Amino acid sequence: MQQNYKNHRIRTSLNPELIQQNFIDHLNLTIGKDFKNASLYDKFHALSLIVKDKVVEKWLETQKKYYNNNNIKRVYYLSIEFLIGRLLYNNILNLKIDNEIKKAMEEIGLSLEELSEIEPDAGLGNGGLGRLAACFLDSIATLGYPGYGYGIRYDYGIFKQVFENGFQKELPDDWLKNGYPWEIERKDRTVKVKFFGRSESYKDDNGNLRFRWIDTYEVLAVPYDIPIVGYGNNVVNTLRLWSAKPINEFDFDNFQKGNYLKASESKILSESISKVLYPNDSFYAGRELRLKQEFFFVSASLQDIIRRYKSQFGRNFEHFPEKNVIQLNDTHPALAVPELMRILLDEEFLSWEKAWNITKKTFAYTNHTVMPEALEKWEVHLFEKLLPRHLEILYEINARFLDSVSKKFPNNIQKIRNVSIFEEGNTKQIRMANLSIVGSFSVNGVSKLHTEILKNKVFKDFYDIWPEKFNNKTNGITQRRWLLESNPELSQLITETIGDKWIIDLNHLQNLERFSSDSSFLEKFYKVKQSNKTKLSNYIFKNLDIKVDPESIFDIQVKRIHEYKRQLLNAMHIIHLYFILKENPNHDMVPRTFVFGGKAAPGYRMAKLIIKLINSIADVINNDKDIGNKLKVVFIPNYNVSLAELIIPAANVSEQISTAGKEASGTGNMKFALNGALTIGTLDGANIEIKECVGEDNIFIFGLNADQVIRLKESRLYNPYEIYLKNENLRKILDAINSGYFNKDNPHLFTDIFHSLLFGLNGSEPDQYMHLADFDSYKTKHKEIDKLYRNKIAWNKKALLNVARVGIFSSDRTIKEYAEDIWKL
Ligand code: B0W
Repeated sequence: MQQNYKNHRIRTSLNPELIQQNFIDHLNLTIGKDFKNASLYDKFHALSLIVKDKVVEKWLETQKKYYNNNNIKRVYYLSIEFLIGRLLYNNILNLKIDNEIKKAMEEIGLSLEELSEIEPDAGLGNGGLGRLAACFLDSIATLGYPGYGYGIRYDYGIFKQVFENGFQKELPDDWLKNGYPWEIERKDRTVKVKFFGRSESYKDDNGNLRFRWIDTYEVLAVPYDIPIVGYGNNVVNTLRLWSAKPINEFDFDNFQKGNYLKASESKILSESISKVLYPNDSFYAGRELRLKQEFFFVSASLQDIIRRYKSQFGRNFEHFPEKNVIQLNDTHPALAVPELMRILLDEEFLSWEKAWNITKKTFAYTNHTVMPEALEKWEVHLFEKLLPRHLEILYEINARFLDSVSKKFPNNIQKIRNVSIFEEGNTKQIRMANLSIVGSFSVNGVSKLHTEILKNKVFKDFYDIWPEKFNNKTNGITQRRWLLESNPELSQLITETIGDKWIIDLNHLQNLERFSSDSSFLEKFYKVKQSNKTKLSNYIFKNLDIKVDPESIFDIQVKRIHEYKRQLLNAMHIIHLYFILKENPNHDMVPRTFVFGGKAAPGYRMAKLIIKLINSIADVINNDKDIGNKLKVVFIPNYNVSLAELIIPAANVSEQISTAGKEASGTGNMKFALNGALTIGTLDGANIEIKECVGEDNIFIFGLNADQVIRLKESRLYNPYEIYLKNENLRKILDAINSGYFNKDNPHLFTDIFHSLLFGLNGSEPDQYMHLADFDSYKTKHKEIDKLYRNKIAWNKKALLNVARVGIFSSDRTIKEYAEDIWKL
């Protein structure tokens, strides 16, 4: 045993010579390469294994502590997406071993930066919802809470985006192809997940009516664990991702009979479950495979949670909700409600009342969007085929619930209809949001405005029934990734100036306010921004062959492409500036570089057309000799977590311009402000709270607010065509889009954009997202930006005040609120 510990000490030593020795050992003995023949990926792999050695030791310690403490309560975060990005440098920073590793690598001629950048970006998510889950895991570990993430180990994450002639093309993201150093396969924790079959009733030995789910088709769920390293606190939590495998790799019966293809059919069927992430951000497609994915990871996770509970506390489930809380990240894991019921009823033989009492005390639900097209509703037919027993349970849950509602609100048929888990109609459907609310003790929105909209509109009927269930938890971001890791120069300047407490308590940034009139500090602050802009410029030149000037204003919109996020409004403004410059090349303006990044769902036609439009505009403007360097437009392909870390620190202006009432929170808005960009934005989502914190002089707010949007729509007085006729600027912009000005080869390409703005497309109202209503006020704010940027001191002072005042948007704050108000850890 002694020997073991000695080896541990050697393998986890921070002595540079031992780090180098361990590096060579891993490269030679684990990966099987000598230094000379090793690829950069091999070297990254070897270094990751060194870091993993240090992580695993703390991991075992942490899990042992949790297991040996009968007083703790565990939190489980169930999410169909975790957008964790790269881990090597993140883990090194959280272990606080960056200096030692850097030095050891440098001495053998390797750059930590270069090694880090070869790591595949784990893109197991679409956008904000998945990234939020990753930030939360970082904060849960850093705050030392016993937390677990549960999700799916997709073979293919979010697709790789490339542009072909300005059109988005999707390529598969084969992120596991070279092996992934951070995961540990836990074959011994494999569970079976059932599908299909039927429900059968029987009498047990005591004469009670019981049910069982039989004649099922089973799939194996194999867990892969990824360590989640807390910052500087020796805590390592677990993200457990499930991979689907067939029960029998190969069907020998069929093979013997000569049915070669059929012999591997079950393998194909099973493995397809965890094959690929659905790439539809905020859009519900209603596919059977997606329903399988949802049940697959929920069932496997619940079995695992219950196994862990039983091994520590035995079979008495009454204490289950005191020891466990399960947070549902949107409705994607909502099947956990009927699945926990099924396990408690059919496998643990609890009574309905006891099972339901435990279930509703265990779950808490977070809603992330009010966009109607994102609401999950499963067709009863499809559901019944796949999960017959769960459908029975849902009917029973619903009957009892509606019964209680009709007692509280007699003769209110409309309310009953609205809150029912089932939606009647031509095709009967299951409303997953209603199920989530009925099955949870807490329902939260992700910003103040969003929560108010949930309470007063979207879930009003539920709020009348259970006002106490509803609460707000404004989103946050982890400063470890979004400042410490992504912006090393600003981090260093901050730490030199006010110390490093901000890394675990972001409110310490307030101490920077004292320097907001210190011109020598502001100069350093400005230089950091310039350096980050230069880095981004170099990337753009190297990868896209476009020269952008770091002296120009970097005006950036990066996020998923959605009509409600209004990349189109940004594009319209760019066209406007372009026409001003065309008319008068000497027009006095600070040079601007507009940067875009973001993927469109592969089936979202309008979003893809907007990408093509922006690329076409970029082509025309960047190659127009009249314009010179005053205007540049760059669409950086394949926006992901790693690119966000490069792009966000380089921004002067952050575009957060969704139609008010549509963006539940946004988290990019927080990342930009933390890195010293000024926001131009609507009164939507968390922008409102950012404005309250930084002060209205330090943000550019424009456009209609959420109430005004609704009132204008309800009045039916909104007539974009009339605005178009009256407003010469808008007329020129939209006519240019419509006439092929930006696409001479195919002049009709963008007419659908024109039509959707002025007349509506396929029965939708004209300009659903109010681009024309907000255009003038948007344009005016951009003029103010131009004016302010000329005053270097004034600009940098405001930018610094943004950094100093956004400490509240740390996910540490968000997680503390969840832990205190909801999880009661
Ligand atoms: C993402 C994916 C899917 C799906 O694949 O079906 C459905 C809905 C979403 C989604 N994403 N819903 N809301 C979001 C974003 O969540 C973040 C984190 O709370 C918010 O900041 C964004 O405002 C919201 O759009």
